[in-house]
Amino acid sequence: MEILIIGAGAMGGLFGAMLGPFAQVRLCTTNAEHALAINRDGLLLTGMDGALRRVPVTALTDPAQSDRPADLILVCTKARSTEAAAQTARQLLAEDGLTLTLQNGLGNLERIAAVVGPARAAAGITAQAATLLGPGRVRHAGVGPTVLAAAPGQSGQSGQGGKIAAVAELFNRASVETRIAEDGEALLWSKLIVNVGINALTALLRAANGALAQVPECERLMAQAVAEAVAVGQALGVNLGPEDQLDRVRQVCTLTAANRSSMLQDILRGRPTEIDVINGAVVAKGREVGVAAPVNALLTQLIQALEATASQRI
Ligand code: KPL
Repeated sequence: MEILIIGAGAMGGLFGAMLGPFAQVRLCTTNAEHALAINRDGLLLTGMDGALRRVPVTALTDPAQSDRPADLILVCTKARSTEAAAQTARQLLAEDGLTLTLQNGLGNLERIAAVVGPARAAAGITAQAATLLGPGRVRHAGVGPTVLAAAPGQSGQSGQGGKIAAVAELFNRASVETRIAEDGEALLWSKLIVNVGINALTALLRAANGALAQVPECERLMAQAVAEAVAVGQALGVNLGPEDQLDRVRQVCTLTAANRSSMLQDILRGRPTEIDVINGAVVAKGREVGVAAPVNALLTQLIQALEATASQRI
């Protein structure tokens, strides 16, 4: 299978390194130094066991450098780059190919589907964790399930189910434990709720994920943010199932206790965060259905203020 990964950060790099021995993998990145190191030395992956593996893959800094279409495009960029990634996917995706978003937040799937066509867009979430160590170097920081689903309304259409099954089969062969879910919208909301509970709070508190489940003062705030997101999701008719959502978020905190959330990493690097598509999206969707989300609104404003004062930190 010809795979193109757009966004070669920690997650794109991890998927590139894991899939590399099982498919033809190319990574598309705007980071020239990273691309140079990958093309020279391959991706250097430090596995969960500490062993170092070199995986020969190719990196492109410009989609125009591509000489062949991709059967599968994985979008692993930040949400602010989704539009650009979708345009690249439109250029480089095979006619019968599939674009799979593994991004955080709401709205990515819709934006990709609008550009490549709904029949060629699918949803994914992953609990794998990775850290970018430097140009061409990635560390596998945590193992967890990956779940794929057809875009809403597409499961029985255009052979999308068969393509998703083939992708899941390849991922499993490459030791990326993967299953398929029926409801793409519910899948994306399940991940959104985790990010709503964890990302902004860890970024504000400068704490690893585990602190939120261990410290009652933190857990109370997490519970309020999660409860609002659940209320908004339910008002929109998202089928969140019988599982207690706060318990699920607590479990993720425990399983990824030592992790720095992606939003904390963005704040520490002085980069813009994905707050608008996470807690900000809960507020915006809540407004559409008349459900107030004041805790998420406050978290959104606090993160926006943190971003805006990055150069004034004491
Ligand atoms: O997706 C994540 C993120 O950091 O963006 C979690 C699941 C919270 C892991 O850190």
